[in-house]
Amino acid sequence: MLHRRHFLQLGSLGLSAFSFSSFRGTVIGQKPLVLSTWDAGIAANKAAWDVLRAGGRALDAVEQGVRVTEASLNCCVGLGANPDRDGFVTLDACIMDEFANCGSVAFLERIKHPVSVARRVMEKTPHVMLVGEGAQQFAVAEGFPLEKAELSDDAKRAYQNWLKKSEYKPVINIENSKKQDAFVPAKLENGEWNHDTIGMIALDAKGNLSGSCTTSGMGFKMRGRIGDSPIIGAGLYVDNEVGAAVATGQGEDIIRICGAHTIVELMRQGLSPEAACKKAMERLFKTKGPEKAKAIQAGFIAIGKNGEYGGYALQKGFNYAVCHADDKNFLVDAKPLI
Ligand code: SD4
Repeated sequence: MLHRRHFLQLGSLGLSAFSFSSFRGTVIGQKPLVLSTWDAGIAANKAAWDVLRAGGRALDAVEQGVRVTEASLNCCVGLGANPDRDGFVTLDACIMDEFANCGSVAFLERIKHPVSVARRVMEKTPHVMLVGEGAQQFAVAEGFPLEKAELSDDAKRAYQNWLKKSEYKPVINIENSKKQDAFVPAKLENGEWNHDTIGMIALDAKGNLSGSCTTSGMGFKMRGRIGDSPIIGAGLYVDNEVGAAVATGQGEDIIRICGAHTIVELMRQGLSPEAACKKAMERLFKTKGPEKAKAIQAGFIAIGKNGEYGGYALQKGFNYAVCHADDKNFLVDAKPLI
């Protein structure tokens, strides 16, 4: 409930900032606004911001934003990412708009931009999810090029190392790891640090919300494994009356608590985005149990309809990028539960 609201016009593009007090106390909201997970969110936010600052739709912003990560070389998103345990890169993505339209692809191979295929599923089919071969057939029919079935050099190296050990366990915060290890190359060939599954949520100048999420999932996962990222309600959820939330980390545990949907419902009950993310994380922790929870990582971020935002992590090390002006695109360290 808003008691007081000031609008400060920032120009002809419809950009605005507003402050208001609610029953939770004073909060500052920005509009437009875009948030995305991990360090890679900075570059992705830039592309999303180009759409938002021009008065564009949040849906276009979240698609254009994460395409940047999909096209880059990194451990965990797009065709350059680490493969499954059989040596194939399989991609998951979804997208959701302000009308509760949503689309998703999972176990998709040899397609560079799964998020855009997810959008086509949303816009051109009567369905929400397409998986595997069917998703690939649809993508090709829609004009998406079928890329070569080959691993990036980094992924090849990481896979060879993994094969030597044949281990399969999640590694906490591999996305931001600055250490060399057998599972994930610490640096890319262009000198940048590895990054992660990207989830993005945005509020546009008109006050509409949308979100997207795209990943190669867990490196060296079982063939056919699908995480939370393409699952509407788990990896991503948007309710234009309330807010939007997106998740990263151990997909199995995020699915178990319907992570993103849980956060949005908690915001509907009046919790701030950060408090909602924290409460959902507490549920994940409880479901997992204290001992097992120590071995995994999860991160949530959320935006309220009013432009308030926040995030929460299971463990230390999760950060997210926030952009609300040309010169305001910065990383925030999420508070950890453990
Ligand atoms: C998954 N949630 O497939 C994704 C992976 C991820 O940080 O976000 N890793 O489970």
